[in-house]
Amino acid sequence: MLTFFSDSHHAHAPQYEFFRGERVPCFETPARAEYVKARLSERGHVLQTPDADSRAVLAKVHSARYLAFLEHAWRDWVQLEAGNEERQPFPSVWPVRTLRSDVEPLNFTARLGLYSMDNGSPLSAGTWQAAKAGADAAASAAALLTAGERAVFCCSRPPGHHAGPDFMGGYCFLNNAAVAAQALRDGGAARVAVLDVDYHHGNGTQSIFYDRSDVLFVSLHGDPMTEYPFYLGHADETGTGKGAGFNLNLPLPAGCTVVRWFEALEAACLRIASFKADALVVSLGLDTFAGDPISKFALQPDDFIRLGERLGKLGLPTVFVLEGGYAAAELGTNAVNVIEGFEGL
Ligand code: SP5
Ligand code: ZN
Repeated sequence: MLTFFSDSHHAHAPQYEFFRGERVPCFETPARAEYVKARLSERGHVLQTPDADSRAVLAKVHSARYLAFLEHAWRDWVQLEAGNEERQPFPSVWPVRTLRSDVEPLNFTARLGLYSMDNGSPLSAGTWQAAKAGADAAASAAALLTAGERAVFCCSRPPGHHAGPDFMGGYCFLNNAAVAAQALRDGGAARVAVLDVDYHHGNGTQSIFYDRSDVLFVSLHGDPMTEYPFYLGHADETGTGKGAGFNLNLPLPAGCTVVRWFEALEAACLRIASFKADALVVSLGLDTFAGDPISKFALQPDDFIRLGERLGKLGLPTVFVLEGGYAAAELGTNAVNVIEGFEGL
């Protein structure tokens, strides 16, 4: 399968994140994309550098003030105080209920909190550059589909599906799946389905398209009652306004069986088929793998072949976008299993 890959992903390399109040090494590392790249090459898949500029599409899925903040966040952080190049910024205050989010404060940490859903999405010097390259890959993939290509895989990081209209979160900064879906719409696809199979609910993608009937969002994920992102992803979230009926969440209990996961996948695929989509975007999180260090589903490497086969049977032009998956050394095999299952190899 044709794949977009950019070395720019290395520019996003924060050193640590918070877990239970302690600094721990980041789970979302540059090695992840390198393992996938290596396995793709080994299996003869073609890697190309993204050639589309996603800027215009980004402006349709994220707010202008969020994009402006993110693009200059590192510069602003470094200007704040000598030595900040060696430090990572984290938010410490958020505009929760009753507080105002319409006014952007001048204070850097206050702005960081305004544009963050958690303190788990560390920024580094090249975060914008890496995230923008991922969005460019999504736009490039959509352009190829518009030109008649059957399927394209975006091997990019950081991931995107937790990033909402105007916030980052869950290691995500720019919503690559939303960029792909919007770019497919702009290229003439009347209906686009987004299927999110990451362990974590794709709250950002859901929110971006929640009031729209032209983009169906379907997600299977760990039940937000116990699993991140906690505050979205329930079954009763079905869309609003024109988007009513065009959002389907299939939460599953942490620790559920592979059999149950594939039953939910079947329900997801049936909904996508009834929607009569012209194109499909798959938010391909591989943190459903049994060996994932932060997730609690039990898929085995062969199960990813079966996932790819089922997606291939939908018969739709498809963009795959890499999301989560933190068992880095196994990520290449699991990703390539999905795309080769899809291709029937
Ligand atoms: C794209 C994606 O998969 N983002 C996931 C963000 C999850 N953030 C919360 C991480 C919590 C880590 N919990 C570690 C539990 C280890 N036992
Ligand atoms: Zn995830």
